[in-house]
Amino acid sequence: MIAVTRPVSDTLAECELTHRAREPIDVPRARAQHAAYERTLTSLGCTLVRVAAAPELPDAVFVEDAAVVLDTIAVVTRLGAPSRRSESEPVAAALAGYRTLSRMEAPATLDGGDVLRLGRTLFVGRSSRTNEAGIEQLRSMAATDGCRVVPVDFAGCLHLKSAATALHHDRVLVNPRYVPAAAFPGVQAVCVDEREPDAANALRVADTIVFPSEFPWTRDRIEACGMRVVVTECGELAKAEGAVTCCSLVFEARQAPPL
Ligand code: CIR
Repeated sequence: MIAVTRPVSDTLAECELTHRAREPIDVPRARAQHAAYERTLTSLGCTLVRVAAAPELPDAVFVEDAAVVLDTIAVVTRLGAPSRRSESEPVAAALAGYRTLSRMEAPATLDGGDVLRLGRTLFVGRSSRTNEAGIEQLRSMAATDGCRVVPVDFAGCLHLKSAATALHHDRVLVNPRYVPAAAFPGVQAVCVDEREPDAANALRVADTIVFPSEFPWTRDRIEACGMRVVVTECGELAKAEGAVTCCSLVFEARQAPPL
């Protein structure tokens, strides 16, 4: 497995914020938490591919939004926030050795954080970052990879994956205040603990769930399903409205077919 990551920028405190009030961010602490996150990914069998730092781009650490990696292609997104648009090309360059690239074009906008994969279905959040043109471009690109796209409405958080993430191909972790579990038909829903509204973002790596240490009540619920959980501190990146899925692109290594 490959995990693409990118360093925490010096300017992280100037990040985009939508649903959180701005508060001071301890960048050295954010870096230490990110380093521990990378070590967790390595311990789970991932080979890290680090994109070069971009100190002038506050949100560069959130590589998930710059691409959607499928089985044979990687969709290079056109990020919804204009301040983040230039993040995608260096991420695309890192992916080029593993997947055939497919680039979104204006007027499409889409953040990878809005794309939740369950089996061969990509649930895509309609959000302040992802528009209808983005959903349609993803639909035609994903079809070449054998995946269908299902748009999902949600409210109260930044990305669809702030509201729901995959614990398994047939099990989602969901905050029902942000998105109804019925949006994901035919799969088992595990609800976050009501005391932890930001706990719906979990990262599945092989059969292990990487999960923020800040949400012990919801962690108990995931473990009660018989799933293995490893925790990692996310407090500083959470102040930038990020969590565990946003800081990596994890996928099976495979060479792109020759042109
Ligand atoms: C933003 O607003 O774009 C960043 N501050 C946070 C992005 C987090 N990304 C994600 O959840 N996929």
